[in-house]
Amino acid sequence: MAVKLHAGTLSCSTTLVPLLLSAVLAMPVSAAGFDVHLMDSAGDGLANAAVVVRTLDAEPDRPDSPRVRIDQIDRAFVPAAITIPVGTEVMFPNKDDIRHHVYSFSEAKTFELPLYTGMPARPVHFPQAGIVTIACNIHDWMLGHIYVVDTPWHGLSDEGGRWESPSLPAGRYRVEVWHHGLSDGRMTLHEGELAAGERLKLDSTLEIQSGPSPRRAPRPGRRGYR
Ligand SMILES: [Cu+2]
Repeated sequence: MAVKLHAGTLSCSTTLVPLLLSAVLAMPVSAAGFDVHLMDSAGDGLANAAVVVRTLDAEPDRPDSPRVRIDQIDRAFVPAAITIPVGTEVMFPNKDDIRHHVYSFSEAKTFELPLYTGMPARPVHFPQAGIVTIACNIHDWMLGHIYVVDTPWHGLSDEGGRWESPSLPAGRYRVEVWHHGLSDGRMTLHEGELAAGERLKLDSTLEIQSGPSPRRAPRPGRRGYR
């Protein structure tokens, strides 16, 4: 936060300036940002949609590129969706006692981890922004979505369709939603100025073409694959 003191407006003794300054710095600062609420066309909260906030003023600092993991547990990807910054490495540990064959044919990242158990030898690097759909060659119902974003401010909507941005500096922003079920994969929720201390509520209803969550594994015994 920038604290500006204009010397010309201070008519008091200069000995008071340090006191005034500490008083200004101690004032609570309300956190500017966005409170997003997403619903599907049935009016239910839309979970696992990626909310992506970009600054329109200047290049932000490059986001950190942590190493994260997506497990395979009970023949499902856990978690089934994540947002990660460009450059992140993802490990895909197989926690099941059967083999999986994880792959993606998505434009933002094509890769394949042929049949394996346990921990793959190396992580998968995601150097390009976009939506990456992951699947298993053996278990058709296993689907996951990795939203690779090129901004430090991003996250997934919760079960109720809500996401709160971290505290942002005043400025101009574009807020986008990315979801594999949107016709173009993404849409703009909002574009404009955010004032210092302003919390902007963004409510939106989205037309999702496919189910918002990956299909679940069928009950044991229903399928031949193990
Ligand atoms: Cu599998």
